[in-house]
Amino acid sequence: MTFPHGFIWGTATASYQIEGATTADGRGPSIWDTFAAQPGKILGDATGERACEHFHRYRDDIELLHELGMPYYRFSTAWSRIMPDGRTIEPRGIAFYDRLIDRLLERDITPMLTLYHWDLPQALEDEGGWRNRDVAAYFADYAQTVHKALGDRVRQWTTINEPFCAAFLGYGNGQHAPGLKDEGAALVAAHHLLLAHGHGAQALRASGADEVSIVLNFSPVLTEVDDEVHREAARKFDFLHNRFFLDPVLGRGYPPELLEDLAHVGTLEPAIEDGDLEIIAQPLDWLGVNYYAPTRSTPLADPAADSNCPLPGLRGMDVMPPQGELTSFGWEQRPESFTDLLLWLTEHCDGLPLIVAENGAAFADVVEDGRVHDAERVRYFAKHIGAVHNAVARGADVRGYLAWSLLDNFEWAMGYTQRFGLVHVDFETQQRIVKDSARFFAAVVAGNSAPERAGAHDAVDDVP
Ligand code: GBH
Repeated sequence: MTFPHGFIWGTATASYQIEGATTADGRGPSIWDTFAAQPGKILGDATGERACEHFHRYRDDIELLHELGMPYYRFSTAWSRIMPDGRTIEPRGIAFYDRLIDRLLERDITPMLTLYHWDLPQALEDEGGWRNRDVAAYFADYAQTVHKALGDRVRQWTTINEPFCAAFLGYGNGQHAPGLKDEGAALVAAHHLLLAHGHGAQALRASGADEVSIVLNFSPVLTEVDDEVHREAARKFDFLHNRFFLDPVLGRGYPPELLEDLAHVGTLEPAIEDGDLEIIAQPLDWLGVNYYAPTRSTPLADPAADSNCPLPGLRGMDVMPPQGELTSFGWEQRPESFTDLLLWLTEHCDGLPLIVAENGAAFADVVEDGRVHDAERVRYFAKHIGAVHNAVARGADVRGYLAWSLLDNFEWAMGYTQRFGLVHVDFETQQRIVKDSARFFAAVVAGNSAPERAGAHDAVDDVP
């Protein structure tokens, strides 16, 4: 059950979810500061003002990574720390990431840097945010600035994390910042996010970046009944979830069927200028794959009826309740879908190597005598790492696996109610407790091998 030699193991985080210190050292407001400050947007009206106070506690957090023997660490830089107004450099903002990276390297941890994990400078949102084409060019300047400052120590670069969420949840259904509910605008935002990826990737290359990637979220689609209407419903979901961003990045443009599916909410065509699709299709070194759960789709009896699924273009479609074991978020646990996804991507992406950039699960953890025995999360990781191993054994080109997340953190619209960490955080005292799942994962990493019997981890006595 061992993984290939040199397999990349680590954990992942994102700036707004862990840093706090939202006004320190000249940081400007981001759309998430603005959104979270509006009552009713985030569960419990939580904000990222403190989060995990990682900005002040990064040395302790790196110590945890070191103790757990984590070779890689994926984090994101906050654009509004580095450029508070989206354009003007704030050296004190860069200095934080200097300190962070230097400390990681001192502790033998390889940094992997994501430039955009959803925290757009508010100043740019005031100019239309991702609806404004110019923001793609500003992103390229930001990418170049960050690479100039940190590129001597960071080899692996990601432009954007999950443009799907930034566009569809941010501008389409209003669940995420900036909170717009305009599906037409979401489509335009999606195109500009991809354009930003393309310009950003070009800027990174020009500046000498070693490895350039994008991280996309995927959700394999399952259907109960094998007939034409069900297959067609599944196809629509699949194109939206799994092809909208991937196909243009691979140089295939937007699938024409997808544009047809979306025609009733808006049209992308006016946003697509000559040459855009070439810019978006930059050569990449690997694709970051985020997988959490599958989607179960079904057609509605009335094909003209509006979908219950809060995503654009799904008229006449419905999502079915998840089945089997769920996480506390209500997401279905289905490791087979993960294997299928990695095999499908290997085939679909023509030899582009894959790195699992996020996988993990939220559960309601309990602190007992200063420990967190999160047996359900141990099982989730055991099964899903086993699923990656199965995929590799069957020919999937997976080069690494990063667990989401190092710390319990600000879980976007859910505030602090969903805990994804390998390390528990008490948000009152900021005390960290290493969970059983962290020790389990540390053993997987140390052995470069999947657990022999995935699922056989009800008892965690075997956890070091
Ligand atoms: C990741 O997003 C994020 O990168 C990370 O910051 C976050 O903490 C983590 O997951 C856990 O949530 O779109 O309404 O059809 C995962 C995003 C969530 C996107 C589920 C697709 C499906 C529901 N995925 N979502 S919907």
